[in-house]
Amino acid sequence: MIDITAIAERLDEAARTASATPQLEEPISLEEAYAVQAASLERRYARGEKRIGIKMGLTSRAKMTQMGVEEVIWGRLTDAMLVEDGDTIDFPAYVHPRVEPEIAFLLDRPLTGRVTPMQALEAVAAIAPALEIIDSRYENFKFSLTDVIADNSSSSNFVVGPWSDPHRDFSNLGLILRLSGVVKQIGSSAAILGDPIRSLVAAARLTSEAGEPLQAGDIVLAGGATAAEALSPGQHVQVAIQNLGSANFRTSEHFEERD
Ligand code: 0L1
Ligand code: MG
Repeated sequence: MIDITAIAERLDEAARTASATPQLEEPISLEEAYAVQAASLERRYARGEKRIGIKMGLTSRAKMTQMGVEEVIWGRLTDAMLVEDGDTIDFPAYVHPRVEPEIAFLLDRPLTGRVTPMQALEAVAAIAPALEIIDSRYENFKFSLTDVIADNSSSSNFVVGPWSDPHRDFSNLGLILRLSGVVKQIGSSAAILGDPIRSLVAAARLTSEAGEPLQAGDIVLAGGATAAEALSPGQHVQVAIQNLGSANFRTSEHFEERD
């Protein structure tokens, strides 16, 4: 029997104090991994954070192949994880942060169980360009699939750009990720499961299976559209997405040496 509470505390503390923790000693099941994630989020809620949505992960073929999996994963987002568009993040508050370009959905009605892409779209009030800052709490980014799920799917912070009317074709929008003006990634929203709406369909199914279905007002991050880029102090980070505009943030200049 694994100690879900103890692992949740360990991962939550690693995130809270930005200190890396070794990969879990014992393999755990998918069910146990999501139970650890839920327990670690309970600790955040107890500190006053509010759940405001979810993130989808491993939604690109490249990431699935990298992890040797066929199923997407998900994690919870809280209000404390949301960084205002254009704000500066405190670099020492992370273990080894990376950024990836995403699309965000804002829901205006609940979305439960197995839905069609059309039904998923009907629940979307707006879409926006977004950036996810992922920060695995495991030393040297070494983890298994269940380790990463337990670690809230590496979720750390996210930035959402201007919201737009979702009644447009967003299945194949060109996008560019720039770090301090230098183009680092070029891609398309189609890299997110072939069409980002499929990620929302999967989100509805997975969260319902977990007994925590999507609600009106939820933000859903659809998943990385390109490989993630490592962050450094003193950077300006921008994603620009065709027809949707851009989302931006800066990393602080300050850097602390870690063991
Ligand atoms: O957002 C994601 O695709 C989850 C990433 C999990 C693995 C990682 O931290 O790179
Ligand atoms: Mg992501």
